[in-house]
Formats: sequence, structure tokens, C-alpha cells
Amino acid sequence: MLYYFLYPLAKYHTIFNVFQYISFRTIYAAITALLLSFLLGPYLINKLRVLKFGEVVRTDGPATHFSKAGTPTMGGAIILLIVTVTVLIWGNLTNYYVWVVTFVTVGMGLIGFIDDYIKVVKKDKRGLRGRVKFTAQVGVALAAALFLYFNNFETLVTIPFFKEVQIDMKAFYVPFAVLVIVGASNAVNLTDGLDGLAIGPMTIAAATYMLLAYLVGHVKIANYLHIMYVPRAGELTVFAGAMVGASLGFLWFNTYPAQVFMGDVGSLSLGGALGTLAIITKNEVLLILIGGIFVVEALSVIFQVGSFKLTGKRVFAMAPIHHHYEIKGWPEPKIIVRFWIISIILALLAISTLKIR
Ligand code: 57M
Repeated sequence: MLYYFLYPLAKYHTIFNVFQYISFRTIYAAITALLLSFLLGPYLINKLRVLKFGEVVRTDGPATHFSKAGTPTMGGAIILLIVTVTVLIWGNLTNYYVWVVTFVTVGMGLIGFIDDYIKVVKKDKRGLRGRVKFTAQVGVALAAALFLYFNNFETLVTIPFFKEVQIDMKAFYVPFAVLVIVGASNAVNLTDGLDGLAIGPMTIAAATYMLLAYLVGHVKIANYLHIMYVPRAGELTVFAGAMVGASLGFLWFNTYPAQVFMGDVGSLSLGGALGTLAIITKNEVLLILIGGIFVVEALSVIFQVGSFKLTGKRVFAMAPIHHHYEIKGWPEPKIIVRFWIISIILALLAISTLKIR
């Protein structure tokens, strides 16, 4: 919005020129989202408490979690609100990529909100039925993928570390994009089981895509680095910046011992946003590395369930894998911080693919 109203004033005073720069708007988007989190966080968390939106903790999990019962949940609604408001303030709203990623973020958030509402307010532990939830997620992702496809979005997929390997998926790009978006959304949801465990790696992943969006959207840098140039994708730097600010702001309250949980409204929407950023920045496959923690968490569930069905034996003491370490006796903060460290290493490795190819 500021871009729309203030940049035209550059003809009266050059100071207004700064509003055209993605770098300037990204930095201030991150700061705005962070400040909004600090200002609104305590008030909104209290509101969740007053509304009795408290977590119902399962009794078959690690015993250390029983004391977390009643922690306000659905705090993801705060993240969603702050990201959207920040993007409306600092984004160039004439850029349709901004709307695509906002659509997925809010759409997935709504699905998560309904799920949380049924669990927390209606006190139905099962929440939204699995099939309904999955179909709705696919619907949101499919709408975004079809929109991109019919707007001549590049269907060529590059493989990290292998410059020469490029696969043109043509129409198969649509189901592929749906898989990336829905997969990311659910993987983040599975990871969200310890204080700060999902939001830490989310901040790191969003920061990585912030950098990538800037690079792929800048014709000179993209040519210099020999990476795919994606016209107009640079504007997503601002969106990712808002995500970084809002995620860091949420971490302030969600860090151990958490004052609030994000709920499905947070995990599904942030995961969906991450998947969409991966698609539009044309770094789809690299998401496996950037979101490595989310991938490992999801794989641990797949292996656990698969192994139990096939052999009757468990691979882990409990899946997702963070529960395995809890049962092995690792203190919760140790698991969380170690997963953050791994996330940072993975992000650095991902950035190194700009040169190692
Ligand atoms: C949601 N939700 C947390 C909170 C958060 C197929 C199966 C592996 C699915 C999986 C599952 O249901 N995962 C999705 C995980 C829950 O957190 C809430 O949910 C929101 C995210 N959707 O924002 O509102 C609990 O996690 C803890 N938590 C924190 N800090 C946070 O910041 O401590 C969350 C956020 C909270 C709190 O205790 O109540 C969850 O774990 O339920 N299921 C599981 O993860 C279960 N695993 C399992 O059944 N494993 C089996 C098989 C099926 C693979 C096995 O290994 O044999 C475990 N979950 C729990 N207890 N809680 C089992 C035991």
C-alpha cells in the first residue's frame, strides 16, 4: 500500500524513491511484523486465555507434556493477521505472486482454524475429519497451482547441485506444485510438537527464501549466478520478510516454556506459505534441504507407520522423531535448540547450491 501511495511522490521529493526498493520494504516489513508481534502478542494471548482457547494435551504422549494442558493455542491466528497486515502495508499489491502466496497462507490458515475450533472450542478431540481436511488443503493448493500454470508459469524444474539437469514437467507441474504445498503444510504441522520446534526452523527457512526470492527476481544477479530468473518474484522478498518478522515475534512467546501454541491455524498456513514460496522462486526441490527438519519429521512418521503395518515393529520409540528423543530422556530445550542448529546448517548448505553446481 505504501508503495502505491508514497512511491509516486518521488517526483516531488527524492526521499520517496526508497519505497520502490524491495530491499528497503523487506527490512521494514520484517521490523513492522516483529514490532506488531511484541505490541499485540501479550494482548491477543490473553484474549485466547479469556476465550478459554486452551490446549487439550493427549494422555498417551510423553508425561512431560501433561503440565502444558491449558496453554493458550491458536496463536497462529496472530501470525496470520500480522503477516497479512504487514504485506498489505509494505507489499506491491499489483504483483499477483503476492496474492497467490497470501491466498494459500490464508486458505490453509482457515482450514487449520476450523480444525482447531472443533478441537478446542467444540471439545471434539478428532477435529476436522482427516479426509475433509486433506481435500480442502488440496483444493487451496490446486487453485494456486492452476492459476500459476494458466499464467504461463515456468514448468521447468532444476535439481540442486546439478546445473545441467532440468526437467520440464509441463502439465504435471500442477500436481507437483500441489504436492509441494500440501506436503510442506502437513510436515510443518507434524513438527509442531515442542515449544519453538516448528517456528525456529520456519524462521530460518523463510529467511532463506527471502534471500532466494531477491536473487531469482533480480535479472542481473540471476544472470551473474546462472540461476533461473523469475520476473516479478522479487516482490516475494517482502512477503518472506514479513514471515521472518512475524515468526521471530511468535518465537518470543512460544519459546520454552511456551506461553502460547500456534495451533493448526499457524502450522498449516506457515507450511503452505513456505511451499508456495518454494514454487514461485523456482527452488522447489531445494525445499527438501531448506525445510529438512520438516521433511525428517514427516519421514519419521511415514517409516514408523509403514514399519508397524508391515512388520509389527516400531522404528522409533515414538514418532514424530522429536518424541523419540524425549522418550530417550533428552530435555525438551536440548532437542529444540539442536533442531534449530541443524536447520541453520541446512539453510547454509542450500545457499551454497548457488555456487556448487
Ligand atoms: C499435531 N500436535 C501436537 C498445538 C500445536 C500420524 C501421527 C504421527 C500424527 C501426529 C499428530 O497428530 N500430529 C499433528 C501435533 C500438539 O500440539 C498442538 O497441535 C498444534 C499443531 N498442529 O500448535 O496446538 C501437542 O504438542 C505439544 N506442543 C508443545 N509446544 C508447542 O509449541 O509442547 C505443541 C506446540 C501439544 C503439546 O503437548 O498438546 C501433538 O503432538 O499432539 N501424532 C502424534 O504426534 C502422536 N504420535 C503418535 O501417535 N505416534 C505413533 C504413530 C501413529 C506414528 C507411534 O509413534 O507409534 C503423539 N502426539 C502426542 N502424544 N501428543 C503421540 C502421543
